[in-house]
Amino acid sequence: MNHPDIHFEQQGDVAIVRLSRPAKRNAISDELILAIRDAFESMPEGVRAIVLDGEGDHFCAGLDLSELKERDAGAGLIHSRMWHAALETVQFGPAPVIAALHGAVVGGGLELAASCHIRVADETAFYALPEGSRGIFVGGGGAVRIPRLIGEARMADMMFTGRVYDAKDGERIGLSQYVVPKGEAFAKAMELAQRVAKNAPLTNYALMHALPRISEQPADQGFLTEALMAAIAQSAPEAKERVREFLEGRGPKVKKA
Ligand code: 1HE
Repeated sequence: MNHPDIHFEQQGDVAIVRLSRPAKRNAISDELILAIRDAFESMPEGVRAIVLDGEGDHFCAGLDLSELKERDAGAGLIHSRMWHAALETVQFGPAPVIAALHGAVVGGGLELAASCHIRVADETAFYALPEGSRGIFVGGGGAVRIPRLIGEARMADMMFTGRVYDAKDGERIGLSQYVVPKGEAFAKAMELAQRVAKNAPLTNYALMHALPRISEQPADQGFLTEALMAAIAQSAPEAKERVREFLEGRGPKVKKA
């Protein structure tokens, strides 16, 4: 991974991808969206979970608006499709992605966060879709992914009125699954990534690739896909070993939260 705006690091089976354009609040230029795609496409073998972070006080200020002014309709279409392709590599890439959010998570930054599997926010995080007030529309898959997190009405309100959610309300409505004190999002994301990395690979595969498809299917098809995925997952030697461990009193018990 070799791009000036992306820092890549590997700690055991967890990879860290950090947007590193803090002077521009990690705004995503064409070059940066392609670098994100390349980073997720060329993950080293053995990476079992990925943490996505942003350098500086803000996770990501969204699309680099300085590149928007030159674009005509045709170029806009291609540009949006380029974002779709890049964020597909995040959502359906080699391993689950845990986003560590802080400061601005806005516009395309929220679209990027929505393509991750788990979002951990610190108390400084805030969410907005300023596209509405800038006379544009989401173009990085947000119209598909964000309503799945918070519902269409809340997303429309964010765009109609410029509503900004803080970290606490963001968790309440489903923009993040966790809120932690200021400065602790990365550490919490790493802790979760290490836990996710220990899952049986087929479990993580099912959660990344089957679950989102099942939830889009009509119920009768979803039940069948679920049954097929369950049958495949439980037939893996690793699943059998984990169940045996529990039955022999060696596996972990579920503890009260
Ligand atoms: C930028 C961008 C950007 C900052 N494109 N240059 N996104 C937005 O509409 C959000 C625009 N940004 C902001 O509202 C604020 O910058 C923040 C709340 C994120 C941060 O505020 P602050 O006070 O910390 O920083 P700043 O002084 O506003 O910005 C620092 C520099 O970053 C400054 O450049 P400089 O050369 O004057 O130092 C800003 O111009 C620059 N900067 N954000 C370009 N977004 C797939 S379609 C997705 C569509 C969208 O994402 S639209 C939403 C775009």
